Amino acid sequence: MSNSDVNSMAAARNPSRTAPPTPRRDGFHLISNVPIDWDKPVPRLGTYAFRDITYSKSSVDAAARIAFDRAQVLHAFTPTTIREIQMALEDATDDPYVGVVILTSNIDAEQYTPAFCAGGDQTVRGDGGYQDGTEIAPKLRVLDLQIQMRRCPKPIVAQVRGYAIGGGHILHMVSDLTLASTNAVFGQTGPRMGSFDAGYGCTTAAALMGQKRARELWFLCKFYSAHEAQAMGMVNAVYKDDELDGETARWVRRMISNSPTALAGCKAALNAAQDGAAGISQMGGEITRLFYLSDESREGRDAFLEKRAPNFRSKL
Ligand code: S0N
Repeated sequence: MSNSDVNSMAAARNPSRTAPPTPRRDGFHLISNVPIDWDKPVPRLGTYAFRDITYSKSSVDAAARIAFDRAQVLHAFTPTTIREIQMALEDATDDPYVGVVILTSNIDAEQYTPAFCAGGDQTVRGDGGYQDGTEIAPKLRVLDLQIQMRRCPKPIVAQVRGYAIGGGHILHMVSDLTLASTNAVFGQTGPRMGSFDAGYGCTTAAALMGQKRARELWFLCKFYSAHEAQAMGMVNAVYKDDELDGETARWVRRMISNSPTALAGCKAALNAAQDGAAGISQMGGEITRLFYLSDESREGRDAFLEKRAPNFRSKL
């Protein structure tokens, strides 16, 4: 069966008129779980060469992969790491070919403990924020990345192996979906490390798992296994480590075959209640983009350029 056949709603149809209802009618199991071939590495954008991350795209599956690449410190992030993710995410957001973004880490299990991200790199934590010599003044740049992830109209999938801790844990929570290896471990450490994230770090936790569990997460700083995290509502699915790449590919392939505008509208709507005016702005931006595509909208521009009064009603 070809990809386009699998993407058809008819693919999983049972020809019997009396077939019992089945969740497999969605055809999800028919989608290939061969891992994505990241055949288009993007080592640099413009003159900037990535140092702390790797960035790649697939020419077969319309996806981008952004991966932490600091295994020696369990992918703890510096301002440079975050700036590089911001650059890659902006490129993936703007590239019409990209439909889904994966945020993950490069694992080197022979040498280092597997990790998604162990949060802010404490060696460059200064007064008032993080400073690795690249910031004008110490700042919490990761907060800007969180907002950028929320505003990205494309689904962002956190693929988690090993530790997702502190600011790294927040980045998976802010991602739209989380797919985890059975070896994943999740937790906040802020109150043990003299810090806290009172923005998305707390509010997203409460939205995902409820107030009591979010308070447990932050007040006790306990760590949770992948299956515990799934039961708490912060992980979508857990797979054996050697199956994770293939199953992630299946999720990605289903999303890139779905309507990009519908996905962007859903993401904006799901963000809106939590994000206040910023959420309404994201939703409004989607509506305005669609309106720009209409004859009614174009009439306003055309009338101005033709120095005449607009006749919107003629374009309804
Ligand atoms: C993850 C842990 C439990 C793993 O333990 P394990 O397996 O025993 O490994 P280690 O030997 O501890 O680590 C291996 C090497 O990696 C280095 N390393 C690990 N984490 C960090 C880190 N966060 N910063 C710098 N280095 C790190 C180790 O030092 C070690 O290196 P070597 O071999 O050279 O000694 C364990 O590693 C652990 O507990 N790590 C710390 C996890 C943590 O607490 N992270 C949270 C840090 N803070 C944030 O993320 C805050 C982020 C933030 O920017 C923010 C944003 C908005 C608002 C507020 C904040 C805020 O500041 O909170």
